[in-house]
Amino acid sequence: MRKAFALPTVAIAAAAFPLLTMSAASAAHDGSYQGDLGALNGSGVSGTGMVTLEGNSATVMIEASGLLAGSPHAQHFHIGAKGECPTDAADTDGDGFLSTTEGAPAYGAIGTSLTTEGDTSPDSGLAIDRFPTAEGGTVSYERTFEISTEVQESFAAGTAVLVLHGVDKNGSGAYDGDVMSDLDPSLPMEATAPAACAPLTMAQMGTTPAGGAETGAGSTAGVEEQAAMGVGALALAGAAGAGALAYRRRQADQA
Ligand SMILES: [Cu+2]
Repeated sequence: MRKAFALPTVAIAAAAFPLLTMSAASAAHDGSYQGDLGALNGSGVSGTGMVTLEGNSATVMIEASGLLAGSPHAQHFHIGAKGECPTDAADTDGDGFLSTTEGAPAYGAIGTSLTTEGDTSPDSGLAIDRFPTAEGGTVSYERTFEISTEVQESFAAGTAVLVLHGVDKNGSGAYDGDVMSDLDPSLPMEATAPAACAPLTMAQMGTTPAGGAETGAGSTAGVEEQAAMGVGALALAGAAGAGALAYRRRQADQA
């Protein structure tokens, strides 16, 4: 008798699994991400990056200042590594530049090219005519486009990093100098070296100020309870990845 009951249960679970997996896969990374740009290679660049993900759609907003004025600046999501920004000390070959390659152990490879038009794949990583030009040293970028599954997974894993490239390290007012780029030996290193970097982390649930917390007693506890229930529901829905991980972490915190 037990087997007779068990079999249909398994069959139902198997039939439902693809659907649940699909919804869990999008739920795992949907949301708003943001990060503050930190300067690399002494660029003095600062700013912010904001990304809203829904399924395979990404809306990206970048505000940055302190860039080499009047020059194009390649910008990418880097994915699949530690989700961190390197320090200038990662100049392992000692040429005075933190190169794009030297930063890769921290922020990973190019996952998306944040171009102004057309292709956004890694193939457009150095499509310099389709990246923003920093008029007056500032870049204000907004675009909505589709991102790959790989990039979605990196956001879910917390390893997506925004990187802006191009730094006038010798202060000449142009990309020049004797050191050539690790990415394209026909370009000066200044044209491709990272100028700023921001790990993109999901805006925390329950941190929305005021308004939402209409509670009689213990507003903080109430908000945390809501967040826990939300994440728990994801885990029940067969969630893989970040949702389930966050759920387990929360359980561990409470233990
Ligand atoms: Cu890059």
